[in-house]
Amino acid sequence: MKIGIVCYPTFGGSGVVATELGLELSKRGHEIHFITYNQPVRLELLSNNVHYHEVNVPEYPLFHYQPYELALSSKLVDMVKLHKIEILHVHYAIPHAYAAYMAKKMLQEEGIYVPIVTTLHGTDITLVGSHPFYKPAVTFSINKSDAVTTVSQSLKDDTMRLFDIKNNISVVPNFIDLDKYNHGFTDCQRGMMANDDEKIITHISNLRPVKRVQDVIEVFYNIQKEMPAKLMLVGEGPEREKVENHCQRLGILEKVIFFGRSNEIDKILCFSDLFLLPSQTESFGLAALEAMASGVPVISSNTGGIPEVNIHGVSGYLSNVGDIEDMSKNAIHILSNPELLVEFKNNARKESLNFDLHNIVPKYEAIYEDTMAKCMVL
Ligand code: GMT
Repeated sequence: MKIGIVCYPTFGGSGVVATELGLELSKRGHEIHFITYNQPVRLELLSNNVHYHEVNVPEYPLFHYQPYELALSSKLVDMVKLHKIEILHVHYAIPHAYAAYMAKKMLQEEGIYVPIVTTLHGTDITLVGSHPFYKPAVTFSINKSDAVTTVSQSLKDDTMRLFDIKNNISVVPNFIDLDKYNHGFTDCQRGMMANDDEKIITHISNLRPVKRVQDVIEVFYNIQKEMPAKLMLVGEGPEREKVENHCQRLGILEKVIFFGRSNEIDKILCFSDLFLLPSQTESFGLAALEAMASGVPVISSNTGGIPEVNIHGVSGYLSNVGDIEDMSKNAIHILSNPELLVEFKNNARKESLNFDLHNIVPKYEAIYEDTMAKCMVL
């Protein structure tokens, strides 16, 4: 199939999922066209089967806001025609599903039919999409998609609760390339990061308020009171400065390593003992899955789709949002018992196998085939 993929090219989970999906589909013989405003961060290798088309939005003094969705829908029209793209898969509803619908309508005028698959990822539904300013357009574009998927059952439930949805929604969980995280824990160069007796705690996110990074700091503060420990903070975002100030106030700044945006997530997770994800809301928690695939147990909140990934008492522990005391207690419990830590590490890796990309990507292929067949009949 010739598949157009629209996503955010940044470090967010939806862009990562879209990129990894495109790359795997290309290995399975499909021709993939990424259409977005920057080359996706994990898209290092373009090939015969993987193409990238940049959406440019020329600046004009009249525009207070640059009309990105207009430029995107025009680019989609051009690329579908030029490369004979057969299906568009858009990740994150805003504004991608809306722009894709506009492109589809324009193409229809020329007798070209291209179906749209929309994958909802989380904040496009729970935080931003349900805001009254966006809700009518988001509802419309979900209902006008030829197929809709969510990355967890919890996100499907939220979508049905928050919007007036007429479509069927399929749940296709996020996935992971387990080979990438199968480093065998031998070549981790852990010694470069911490002393042998220090536990390494990790948090990876885009440091937005929804991630509750201040809770990460508080939990780490409690851990390091009980045992030698270091905190690895990976990612950039609006909370960064506040987080640094918080660490300084608590007197733990020298125990916290800020990695910024990193493409070496697998290496960082390789030497981690515990992963913290105390988010306010999280449709899936791809970062937690990446940690688990590296054999790192997860201490998280029990919100949204996280319980579908992190299994309480098996791959880690779940607590109510904001319950720093409970998270600290659970973290210290796992970290202070070496045998238990090994057991949780093994369990985490085992649970991650449920999300093996080789099992999940065919679900998307089946959705594309069904959608194209359904649309051909219409
Ligand atoms: O909001 C973010 O954290 C970024 C966002 C995205 O669109 O990149 O992440 C969402 O999609 C990820 C991939 O499906 C999920 O793993 C995250 O849980 C989800 N984030 C939230 O729901 C807050």
